[in-house]
Amino acid sequence: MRRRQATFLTAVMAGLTLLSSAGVATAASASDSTQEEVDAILVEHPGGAQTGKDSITWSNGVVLELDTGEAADDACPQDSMCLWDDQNYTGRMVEIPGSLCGLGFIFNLKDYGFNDMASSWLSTTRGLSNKYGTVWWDYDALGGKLWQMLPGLKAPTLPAEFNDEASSVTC
Ligand SMILES: [Ca+2]
Repeated sequence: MRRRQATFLTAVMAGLTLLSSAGVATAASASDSTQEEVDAILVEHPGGAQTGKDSITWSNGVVLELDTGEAADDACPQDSMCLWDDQNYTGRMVEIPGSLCGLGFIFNLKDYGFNDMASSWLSTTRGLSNKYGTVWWDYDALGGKLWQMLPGLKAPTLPAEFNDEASSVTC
């Protein structure tokens, strides 16, 4: 009798635990669209890890911020090349650390959920020749150069023919 009662209680408690954890998970995902966006990007663009409420860092050091909500100079770290989805340094931002320049890397923006999106940019790199960024029409630094991101320079808008066209970056 005592044993049966204990088993029944254990089953009830397990049921309660399941119910409460399912309820929490549903509430969190329904109320947090930022997290849903982060999750979707992580699924579509493997190799990244969430490193903040709305930021993802890939294994090579490239960072995607969904919405910094900061002025360009605050959002883009020192010695980096940053590209934003919207004009005037707003919206989704990709940040390529200057420490990755000069190593022969090609940064395909599709790998970070950012293909054909760039509408403004800022370079906070220092004046070393190997930290001049080049932005390309196509993946793998093909299709011709769109523009160059020179150290310390920035562009709040792009000419219409260059807007939402960037597909890869070298530096
Ligand atoms: Ca855009």
